[in-house]
Amino acid sequence: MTKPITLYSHASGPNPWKVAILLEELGLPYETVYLQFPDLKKEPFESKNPNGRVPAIKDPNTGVTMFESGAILEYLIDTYDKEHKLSYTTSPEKWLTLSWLHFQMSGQGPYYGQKAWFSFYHPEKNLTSVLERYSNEIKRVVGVIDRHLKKQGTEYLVGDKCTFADLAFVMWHQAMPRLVDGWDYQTEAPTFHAWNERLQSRPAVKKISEEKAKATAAAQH
Ligand SMILES: N[C@@H](CCC(=O)N[C@@H](CS)C(=O)NCC(=O)O)C(=O)O
Repeated sequence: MTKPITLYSHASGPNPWKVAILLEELGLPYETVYLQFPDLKKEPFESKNPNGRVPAIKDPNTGVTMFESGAILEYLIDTYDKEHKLSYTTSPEKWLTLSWLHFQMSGQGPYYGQKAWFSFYHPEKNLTSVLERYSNEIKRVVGVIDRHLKKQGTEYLVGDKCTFADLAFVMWHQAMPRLVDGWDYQTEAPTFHAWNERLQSRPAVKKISEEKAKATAAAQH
């Protein structure tokens, strides 16, 4: 029997929740350990992730402790998606799924994250050109997905099957209305919008989104 995987997480921020979605989708048992940001940059957590950020996981079934959300998704798929519910074995589909995951990790995560930083946390305000730069990058990423889906005529990034790469995008897209305030992406990127809605309405995504909202509310008290 599979023993529960430990997910090191935080109430806010999308990256640990991205891993929770996949654990849920794969029906794996897991327990969540919530950490405060100051605890991430010291022991014992720093030995689990030298970069001092969440997520990290510890899997008692294999002895693996590892970090970086994209790498964790690849590990979970490789180890537990034996029926290929959310992945492909065929070429080029298997490799294209990785292309989209790496695009999420390098093209979505850091840019959306910087927009959130400069909009809500950076001490110097009114950095118009910086805010414009990151807003435009978000719009560009959405445009890339919109055009790709339109051109392919498929429901998901790689063919007509939802994969772990599609799921990797959903958490940051929940934050999009706050990040690019007033942008009518439903009208400007309708194919992206339909794809995003398709993903957001999956039972596992809804369940984790509700848990995240509860954890965020609890952390604010
Ligand atoms: N590239 C990393 C990013 C991880 C990351 O930025 N995590 C945030 C939470 S979503 C964090 O731990 N922030 C705490 C900090 O920066 O000190 C991944 O995808 O795992």
